[in-house]
Amino acid sequence: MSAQANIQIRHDWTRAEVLALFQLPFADLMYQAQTVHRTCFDPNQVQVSTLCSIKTGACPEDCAYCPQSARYDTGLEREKLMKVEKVIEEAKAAKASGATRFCMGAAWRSPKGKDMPYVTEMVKGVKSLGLETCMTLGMLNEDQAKGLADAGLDYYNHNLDTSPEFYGDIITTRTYQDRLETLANVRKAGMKVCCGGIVGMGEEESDRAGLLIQLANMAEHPESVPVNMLVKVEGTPMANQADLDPFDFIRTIAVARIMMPKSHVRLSAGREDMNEQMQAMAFLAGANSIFYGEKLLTTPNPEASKDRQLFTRLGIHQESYEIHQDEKEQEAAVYQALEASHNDQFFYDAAK
Ligand code: SAM
Ligand code: DTB
Ligand code: SF4
Repeated sequence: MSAQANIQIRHDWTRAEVLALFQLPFADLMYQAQTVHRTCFDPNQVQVSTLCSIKTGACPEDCAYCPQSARYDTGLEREKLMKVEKVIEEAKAAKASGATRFCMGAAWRSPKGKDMPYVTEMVKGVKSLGLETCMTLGMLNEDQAKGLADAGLDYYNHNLDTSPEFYGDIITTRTYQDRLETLANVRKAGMKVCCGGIVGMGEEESDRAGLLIQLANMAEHPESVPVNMLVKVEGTPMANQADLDPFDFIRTIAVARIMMPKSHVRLSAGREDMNEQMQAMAFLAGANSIFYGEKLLTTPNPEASKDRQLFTRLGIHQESYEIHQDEKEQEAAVYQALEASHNDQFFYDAAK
């Protein structure tokens, strides 16, 4: 296969190819990921999103990693749906501290009919502040997805979490197929998709490959791909999970970058347990988005001032809302770079 074919926006990744990427020598994998990253993005620019838990705890689902499941005693206090005014206050504060996207999360299996008017008001209010909007509310049917899209919601986050094979070890109350259907409803309604997963849950490398294959072989790549490192929360079945080798985490970011060249890959949950060097390595591997602000949904995240310092030390600037590179321009740039390179040794050949 030619080098040119290897860097196309592909939707036909095979397991053998992806495993071969994971098994590359680290330096070769990083080089390949950086080559793709620099072709599609400014490598010194990172998008920042702030999370807000609009409805906390008492979730009926059994996701083994999650502090918000009602099935585990994690000491979390359940909270009712936040008032629209309070959400808008939080969004203003996020904007003032530099975020460009505001992600609202609810510990629901799926929103109920009575919730929809409130969440659509939240979307409208946050959007009117000049922020991009994202929500993660669990499963959506077609009508709910359309309602959110009509309210102006830009992104919907719904993660596949892991490979289809490992999924049943983590969640039993909703199926992989349920998740794929929600994602299809989100696309059909015309919203951008934010979809990724969690690593460090005791999965094998082949599961990390399996997750990325699911994402990259979608008819359209998710615009945003959060790669979460498990936050081990006392009381959940995953509390004592063994640490993931940090290089395996970085490899996952790098392979995601290669497989989904134009997507924003987000260095997501787990940064509290990463030192600055590891985070810098994630950016080198192609991560170009983070969650910004002291709290994720219910667990801590690095202080915003620390992130700002890290950005300054690394010469990273924040992506502004308007300056997403036009998609067509990006694709042209990918092909142009390939024409110029013609260097097969930059890219592995899975057939070898
Ligand atoms: N309830 C909705 C749902 O699950 O679709 C939305 C909120 S849920 C908390 C959003 C995502 O957060 C999950 O799909 C999972 O990927 C991530 N997440 C939750 N707990 C986590 C943890 N302890 N460590 C890392 N990621 C976590
Ligand atoms: C995503 O992939 N990660 C975020 C967001 N989407 C909603 C959530 C991380 C949650 C970590 C555990 C917590 O703070 O409750
Ligand atoms: Fe509920 Fe979402 Fe947590 Fe699963 S991940 S228990 S659905 S809040």
